[in-house]
Amino acid sequence: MTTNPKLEPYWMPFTGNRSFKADPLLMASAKGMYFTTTDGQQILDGIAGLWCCNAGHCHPKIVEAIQAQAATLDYATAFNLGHPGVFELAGKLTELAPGGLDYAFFTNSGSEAVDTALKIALAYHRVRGEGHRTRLIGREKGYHGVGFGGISVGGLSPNRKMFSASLLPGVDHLPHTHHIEHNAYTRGQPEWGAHLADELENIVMLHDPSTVAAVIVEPVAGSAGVLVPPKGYLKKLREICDRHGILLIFDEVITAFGRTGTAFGSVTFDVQPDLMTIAKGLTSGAVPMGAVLADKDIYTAFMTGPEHAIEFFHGYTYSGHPLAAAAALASLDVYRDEGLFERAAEMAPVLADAVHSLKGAPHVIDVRNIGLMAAIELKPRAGAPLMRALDVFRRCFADDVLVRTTGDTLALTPPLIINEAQISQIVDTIGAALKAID
Ligand code: PXG
Repeated sequence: MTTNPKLEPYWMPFTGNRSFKADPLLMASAKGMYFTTTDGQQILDGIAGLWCCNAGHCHPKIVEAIQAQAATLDYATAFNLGHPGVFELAGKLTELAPGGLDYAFFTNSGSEAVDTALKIALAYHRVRGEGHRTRLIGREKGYHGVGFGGISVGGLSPNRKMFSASLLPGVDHLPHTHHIEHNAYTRGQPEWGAHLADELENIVMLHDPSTVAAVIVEPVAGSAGVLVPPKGYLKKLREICDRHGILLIFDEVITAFGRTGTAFGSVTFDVQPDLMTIAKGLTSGAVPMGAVLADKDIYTAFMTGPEHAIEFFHGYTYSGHPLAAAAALASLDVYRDEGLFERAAEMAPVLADAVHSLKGAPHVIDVRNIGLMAAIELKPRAGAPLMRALDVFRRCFADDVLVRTTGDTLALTPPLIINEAQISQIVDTIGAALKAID
């Protein structure tokens, strides 16, 4: 295998470095629903970059805000200093957020938001004199980024196995909700599976409720391949957490900002978390930024002791960076002014009809969807897992459509500006690819 020496020094994340460098795919520019490659090929973006460019690429209002901010205030430390944009952003975000999520702590990624939320949960119990609550509960197949906290509560074994001896202690996992033998080809939320939440009660009782700090789940598991929560499942988790004084963290890095057809997954599913992690669509992917939205009671619990003292020993050099704050403020304006969350809800049935038309296509064993996210699960090729989905990915790319693969599942998470013709193009291209491969 030959490698291009110019590509060699870059150690690429979550990528087969050698095969990529032998046959690279490089994007040169992007606009709206499309990328253009360095070879001049126009690619329809079926995955909003990586579940993040919700307003479409290079939206002029977001670009303008970033350019203006870069020329005005490049940086101000977030420690004992600030700048107006980040306060304005915290105000707008907490206004948009449901219930009592009245405080925003800024990070630079979803992974940092997750680790921050876990630390807030542990510290919250400690400041209230319940420092014995140290256990964290995640879920099998969960993805919560790549920090040590995130991979510990996460439930994707490839992300954990190389570091298995160094994961956080005291973590347990709920069973996953991926059961196509019961729920195959469900549109929206499956009827079957709410009882899987009851396992939380068993886990909590095993360890004793007084040892458990928090439960963290994605309202819809994204990276695992769009696992939509069974009807009633999230409400049960909420009830069990309430009964035992356990915090419920929703990792909404993917589900926030219109992806499920409303501003947040917690709004769509009508379940209120105590802490919420967000990133990705927060800036429409244009500048790295994440955040933890925290319930007022949690923030208030920290506000004790001498007023000059730091209440929470945590933060990042770039927390609330001016460029990211400007991009986020502009993104929130675009979402509101262009009605993009409503648009996502309007286009959801169109996407649902399109993807479910693939039932019966070669290799397809399940189709799942909610809002503007969908998955098409393929039967793995005998002796060659992952290859079928990768073959579809390659064929779609050759035919000018970008899809995402996770295992042998294809994921679609387009920008919220997608139209009907583009949905048809994506699904027709996948359909043709499925017929062409073995
Ligand atoms: N939580 C969730 C729910 C995510 O989906 C993260 C945390 C971490 O965010 P950062 O910004 O640290 O990457 C994510 C990230 C995929 C894929 O193909 C998804 C993510 C990352 C990489 C690949 O599904 N989501």
